[in-house]
Amino acid sequence: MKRIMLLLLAALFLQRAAQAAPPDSAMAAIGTAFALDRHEVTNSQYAAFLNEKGNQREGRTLWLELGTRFSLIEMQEGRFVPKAGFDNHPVIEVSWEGARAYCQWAGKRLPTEQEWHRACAGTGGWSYPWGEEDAEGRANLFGDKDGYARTAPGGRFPAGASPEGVMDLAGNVWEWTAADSAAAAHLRGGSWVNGKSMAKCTARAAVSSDHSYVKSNSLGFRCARSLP
Ligand SMILES: [Ca+2]
Repeated sequence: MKRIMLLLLAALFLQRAAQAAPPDSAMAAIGTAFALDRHEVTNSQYAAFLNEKGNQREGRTLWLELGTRFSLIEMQEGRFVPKAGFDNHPVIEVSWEGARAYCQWAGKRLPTEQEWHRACAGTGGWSYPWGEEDAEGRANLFGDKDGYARTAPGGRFPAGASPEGVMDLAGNVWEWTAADSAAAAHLRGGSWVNGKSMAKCTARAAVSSDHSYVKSNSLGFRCARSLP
C-alpha cells in the first residue's frame, strides 16, 4: 500500500514538473552557446506582459505605441487585448526598451546581432535562413502575393525555416537586437514592407537612420537565452 502511494506521489510530482517546465520547446538551440525563440513574440504574448507590468514609459516613448491605426493591441475594460484575429501575429509598434523589458520579464534577453546572424546564416554563411534559393514562398515580404498584405501569423512559411527550426527570421517583422542603448540598436531580417534584399541575413537597419523603409508598424522582436 505504502509503495503504491509512493508511486502515485512520484507520478503526480512528474506530472506537475512537466506542467511547470519552462516552454523550452518554443526555443531552438543554436549550436551550444545560446537558444533563440522559434517565433517572433506575438500580440497575445506581449499583451500578457503588459497586463502584468503596465505599458511603461521608458526612454522617449511607451513600450508599446497604442492607438495608431496600425496597432494590433488595444485596451478593453482596462486590459491589453490583441485585436480580433491577430493573437498569433507578431507584436509591432514596440520600442527597443519595450522589447528588452519583455525578454527580461520572460527570463530571457534580446539576441546580439552576432547571435541573430548566426541563427539566420547558419554555419555556412548563407544569404537566407533556408540557404540561397529565392525568397518566394519562404517569407512574408512586400506585397500580398505571399498571402499576407501586412503581418502574418508566426510559422506560416515552413519552407523558410532555418536549419535549427527558427521561423520568420527573414521577413514578417524587423527584429530588434541587443545594444547599449535604443539609439545604437539595429534591426535585422526585413519585414512585410520590404523586398528580398532586406530579408538577407546580412541586412541591417536602424530607426534612427535615413532609411524610410523602417516603420514602427513593421518592427518587432524575439528573445534569446544563453545556454549553460
Ligand atoms: Ca522576422
